[in-house]
Amino acid sequence: MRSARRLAPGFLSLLCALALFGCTPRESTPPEQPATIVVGFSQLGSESGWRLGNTRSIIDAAQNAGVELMFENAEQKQENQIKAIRSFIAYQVDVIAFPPIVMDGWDTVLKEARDANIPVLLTDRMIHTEDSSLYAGFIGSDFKEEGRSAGEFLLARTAGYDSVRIAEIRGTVDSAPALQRSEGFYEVIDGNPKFTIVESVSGDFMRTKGKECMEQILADHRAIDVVYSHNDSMTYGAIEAIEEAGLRPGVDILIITVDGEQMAIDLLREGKINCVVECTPMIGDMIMELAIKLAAGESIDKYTYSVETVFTEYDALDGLPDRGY
Ligand code: GZL
Repeated sequence: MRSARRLAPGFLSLLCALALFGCTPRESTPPEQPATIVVGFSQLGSESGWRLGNTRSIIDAAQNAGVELMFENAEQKQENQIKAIRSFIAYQVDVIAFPPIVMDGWDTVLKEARDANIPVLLTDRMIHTEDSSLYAGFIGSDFKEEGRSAGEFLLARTAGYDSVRIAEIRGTVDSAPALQRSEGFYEVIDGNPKFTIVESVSGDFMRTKGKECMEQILADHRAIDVVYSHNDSMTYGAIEAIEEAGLRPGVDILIITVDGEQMAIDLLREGKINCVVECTPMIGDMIMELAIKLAAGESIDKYTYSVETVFTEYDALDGLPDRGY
């Protein structure tokens, strides 16, 4: 599926360097056989059960679609994602796809991809840029809507409360899900005098840091009514800290979490979580469908959003299918 690409001068020198030191662009496919599409994917890390499910979904989808996947794990570092994208450019993949770990700092490397005529598909997380031509499309969740769903559950669940003291455990600083899950949540509760955010700290979407955050929150504040945690992994850590403090999660302190991992649904059934806002990681098939279109030179929708739901303590949870992550 490779058409001759116009390589910017900078790329020619980079390719020469690569040829001298090893990595050389892929061979063109003989015309008599259909070319295999090559997708370069830079996964941001392995920080949560959600991320592991997302990785499985992408790898399985590539295999099922007959797509050759160049998969790199950036281990939570933006510089590693940028390095991976540059190696995909040098290899002249057909499509680059990746979840940007943070929203800023992508224009330079995405301009290099555009100069190499390689379409970029943003997955899971969005970026800040003045130039939307730097990416062909986005596929993922509406994080602001997830935040609104969390706020709307809180409104209903605390209707009988005179005052509600909230602790927020946010995701990775400057990441789209952290910024937008806060934005949507605050949109719902702002202006209502009974709600007070007594603490808002980042647990970086990790279980260990979620527990540390909760320990500090309990040490600093006499009483907390609700924890709004931006992902299930941090919620598991927060629940550990709450129970170690002799309190009952879901009863003494209401718990609202995002992702929808199987373990979170199990804790919802046990009454230790009150609301699970779904954020599906299972977007691998859609990613491959869009990548194949891009490789064929077709245009795609600029934004494709997952359809998601909310699970609460009021729902009948017995018949739910396994979450798969
Ligand atoms: C959301 C995704 C977030 C999850 C976390 O789409 O980017 O990153 O909510 C994961 O579990 O770490």
